[in-house]
Amino acid sequence: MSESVKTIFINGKWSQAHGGGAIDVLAPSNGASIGSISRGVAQDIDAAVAAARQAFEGVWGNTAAVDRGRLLSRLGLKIAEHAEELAQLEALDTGKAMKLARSDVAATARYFEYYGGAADKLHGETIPFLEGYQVLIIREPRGVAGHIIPWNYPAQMFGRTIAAALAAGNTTVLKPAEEACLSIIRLTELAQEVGIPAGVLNVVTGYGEEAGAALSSHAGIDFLSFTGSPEVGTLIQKAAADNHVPCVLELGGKSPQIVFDDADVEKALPVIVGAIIQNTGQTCSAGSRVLIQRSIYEEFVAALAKRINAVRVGSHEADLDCGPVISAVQCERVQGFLDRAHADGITVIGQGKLDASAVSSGFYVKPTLLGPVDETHELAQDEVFGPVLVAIPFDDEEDALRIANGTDFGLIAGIWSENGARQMRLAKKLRVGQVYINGYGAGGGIELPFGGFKRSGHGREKGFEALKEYTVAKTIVINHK
Ligand code: TXE
Repeated sequence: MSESVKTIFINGKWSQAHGGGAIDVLAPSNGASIGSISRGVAQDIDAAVAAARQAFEGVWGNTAAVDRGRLLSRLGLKIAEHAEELAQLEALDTGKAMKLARSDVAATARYFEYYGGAADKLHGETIPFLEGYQVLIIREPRGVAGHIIPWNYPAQMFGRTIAAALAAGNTTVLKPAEEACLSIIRLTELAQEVGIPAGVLNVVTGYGEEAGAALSSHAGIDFLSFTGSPEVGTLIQKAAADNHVPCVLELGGKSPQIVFDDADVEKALPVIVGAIIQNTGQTCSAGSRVLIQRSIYEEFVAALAKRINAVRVGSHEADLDCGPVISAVQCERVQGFLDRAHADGITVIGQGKLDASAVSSGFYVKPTLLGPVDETHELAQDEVFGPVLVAIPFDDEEDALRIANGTDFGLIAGIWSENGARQMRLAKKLRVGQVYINGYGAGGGIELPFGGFKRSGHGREKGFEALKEYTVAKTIVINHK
């Protein structure tokens, strides 16, 4: 491990952590060390926030929206030029298959393209008021935005959160996840190359309890965007509340796919499997519960098992369907759920047992379909964050809705039915931020507002909604009598 590694980027310069600490980075595919990152601490966060403040009050605040947009669009093009290199880095660091890493990097470039184009289209409003008055509502950036993001989609999260914040005119301090952030370091270099001014984007690598906690409790930030676990989300919101800092929290889910007896089964099956094995189930919007109408339960589950059993697991280089999970800790966490399910007598319908000879090292779990699972069991309630799908039978529409809404989460949902009236009835009653009808889009759709209800968090990322989050309305009242 290199003690002098320089992965902290403040005010346009790379530096090592205050105190010189470093964190070893492991490849999930084989557990080997692939480098190290600086272990940033509170002093680094202080310096990053100060740089972001200066840039907000200076260079970025004085940059016209059209020019901010041009810089972001340029970064999008630059990312596309470096797509293969970035995808390889992302796959190595996270263990995800190359094809997924490639689509993640394409999405990252697209975020900068989308928000680059949107920067000068954030229009204000006028409001009819008293005679002799003109009222203008303008949208102003919040100021210095803090961003704390996880390891499951590092590059995409960088695009999602940084592009939107910068387009809206904020400056940023980013604390990526300690488990995987090599692509973010490279993306930051590219941002520097295209001319994003010093202080506008600052990155402090390090542990959550150190650099992350210092950022979320910092009195110098104006806004906080967090994606991660509900437990840490609670800590973050409390810390931000002490300084009256508003935040967007995106905290994962237990998203249902609801299959009615009139569903197009052949269309549904591959999508349902894809939505749980994508990124080895480590996706906040993974479709981790499949609710199946009792009249087709046995038949549907058998067809699902066939497909789950065909899923191929292997290293990122093998580029199969499912890679390893991110770390030994995550591996044990997933395995713990499966062991407890076994102890509770829940039937494994597809795969489930790790074939030790297939993978000699690395953090692997097999995709697993279990059922029928009682809707109150932890497997049907808690986010496993692994390729574990639970099958739950239901009787009718009302029953399906009750089960679908019956967790503490509310992120996204899928409805599989050919009945248009039912689709709409359910779509309106599901307490989730996104509903897919006869399809499912875990993580997709840069243009589509995304976020949760309940323990899945609040606020919206993606699309134009994110630009609203990263701005505040200011009312200007002109008396022209
Ligand atoms: O998340 P953490 P972890 C869920 C998923 C997973 C579980 C644990 O169920 O199994 O969370 O993953 C930073 N103050 N999701 O432990 O800890 C941390 O450094 C400030 C769902 O990795 O929440 C990282 O940058 N920051 C999810 C980020 O928070 C802190 C994605 C997320 O880490 C901190 C990831 C603290 N005290 C996990 N502690 C999703 N919604 O997609 C940690 N961090």
